[in-house]
Amino acid sequence: MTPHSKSFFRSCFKCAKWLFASSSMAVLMSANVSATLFQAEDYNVFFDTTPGNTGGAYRSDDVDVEATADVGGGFNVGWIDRGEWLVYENLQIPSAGRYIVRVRVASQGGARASVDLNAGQTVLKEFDIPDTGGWQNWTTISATVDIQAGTHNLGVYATSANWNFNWIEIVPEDGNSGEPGDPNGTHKRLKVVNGCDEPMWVQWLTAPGVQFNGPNRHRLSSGQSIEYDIPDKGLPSMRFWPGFGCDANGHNCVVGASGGPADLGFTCPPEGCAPPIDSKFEATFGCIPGINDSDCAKNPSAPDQVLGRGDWWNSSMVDGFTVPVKVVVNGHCPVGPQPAPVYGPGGPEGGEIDCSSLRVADCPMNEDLSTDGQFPHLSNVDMRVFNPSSGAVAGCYSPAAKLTFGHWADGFQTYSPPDPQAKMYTCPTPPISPDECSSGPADRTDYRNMIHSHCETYAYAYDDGYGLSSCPAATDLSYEVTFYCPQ
Ligand SMILES: [Ca+2]
Ligand SMILES: [Ca+2]
Ligand SMILES: [Ca+2]
Repeated sequence: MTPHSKSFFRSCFKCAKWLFASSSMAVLMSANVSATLFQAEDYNVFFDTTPGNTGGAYRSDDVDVEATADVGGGFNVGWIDRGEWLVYENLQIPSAGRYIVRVRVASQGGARASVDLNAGQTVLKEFDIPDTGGWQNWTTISATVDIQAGTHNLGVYATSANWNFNWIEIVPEDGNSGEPGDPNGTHKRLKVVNGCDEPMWVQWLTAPGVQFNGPNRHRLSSGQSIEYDIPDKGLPSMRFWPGFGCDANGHNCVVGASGGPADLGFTCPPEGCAPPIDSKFEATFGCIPGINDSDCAKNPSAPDQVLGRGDWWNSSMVDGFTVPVKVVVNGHCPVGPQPAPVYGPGGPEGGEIDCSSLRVADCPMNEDLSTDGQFPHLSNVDMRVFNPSSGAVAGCYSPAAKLTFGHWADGFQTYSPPDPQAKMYTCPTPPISPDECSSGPADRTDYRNMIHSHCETYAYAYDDGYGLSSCPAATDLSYEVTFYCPQ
C-alpha cells in the first residue's frame, strides 16, 4: 500500500465512523465480552451495508451472522462488504506496551481488514487476509502492536469484502508469543501459496546433510497452499521456489527447472537445467524459545555451533527472478536491529516484501554491463532467460547471474565471479569492498532500478534494499509466501 492510499484510507475510515455517529443504522448493545477475546458476533456497535441479518443466526439486526464450522463452534460474521465495521467496547489495557492482535478469519480469494482503537484515532494494523481456500477454512492472522494504557473501543474495519470473521484477541506480548518449543516438535512456520490460475509445483533444497520431511515438487492447484512443519529446534538453509508447466511428477518444468541434487529426486529437462535465477524464499529457521541450546539444531556452516533464536530469511533478486512473489510475516517481527539472542537487521517495514508487481516482461533487453565502458562488448545485453528448446522466456537474469551462469547461455560468454568483466557486478569480498560495490556500476543497472521500482529487495550483493531479514523465532511467527503466474 502506498503512503498516499494509506492516508486516504485513514481519513475514509474516520468518515465511516462519522457516518455511524449520525446514522439510524447504529445500534448500541450491552457489553458482554471478555476483556481480551471478543467474538466477532458480540459486537457493540456496527455498520452494515445490507438490511437484515443475511445469515439469520444469533442476532437480528443488520450484521450478517451464521453458525461457524471453526474449532470451538459458535458463530461468525459473514457477508462482509467493503466499508462495513464492528466495534467492541471496553478493551481494558492495564499498562502501555506491546500486545499481539490475533484475528480469526477465512477468505475465498484473499481480503484486507484494519484493526483500530477509538473510532480510528489509532490504526493498530492493516491486515492482508490470505486466501484460505474456503469460507470455513479458518486461519489466525496476527501482528504485534503498541497500545496505550486505558479503556478503549476496538474497531474492525473491512477494507475489502470477501472474508469471514470469527473472533479477535488482544494479548500481552510478554510470555504469550506462542507456546514454548519442544525439541521434537514442529510448527507450521511456512506457508507457500499458489497465486496463479494454473498449477504450481513447490520445490525445495536443504543444506547438504540436513533432513527435511516435507513433500518436494508438490503440486498446488490455483489458490491452494501448503504449510510446512518446521522443526522447533530449527532448520538451516532452506530454499523454496516454484515450478510452472511441469509434468505430472513435477519434473521438466517450463519455468523453475533449475534442478538440485539427485538424492532429493531432482532431474534436469532434456535441454539441461535452467539457471538458478528463481524467485524464491530462502530461510534458516531459528530455535524456538523454551528449547535448551544443546537441543537446538546444528549449524551446518559451523558444525560445532547450534542455530540461534532468530529466523534469517530473504526473497532476494540477486540472481534474477522467474515470477512475481510476495512474503508476508505473520507474528512479531520488529523492524530494525534485533537485540540478543535474535540478532540481525530485523524484519521488513509493514511486515512484508511485496514483489507481486514484478514482471519478466520488464526484464531489461539493453542492459549496460560494460563496467563503465571498460568492456564495450557488454554494453548492450539482453537479460531475459530463454529456454533453449522452446525459445520461451523463462525468467530474468540479474547482472551477476548473466555474467557468470553458464546454463542456457546460448553462446554468451560467461565469466568467473572474480574476473574483471564480472567482479563489479558479482562483488566478491575480498577484493571488492561493500562500498566499492554499492558505489559502482552494479548500483546503476536497469535491472537494479527495475527491481527497486517494484519492491525493496536486493538486486545485487550490497544493495541497500532489504536483503536478509531476521525475526525472533517463535511458534506463532510464520511466513506466507505467494508465488504468482509467470508473466
Ligand atoms: Ca446485513
Ligand atoms: Ca454485511
Ligand atoms: Ca465467533
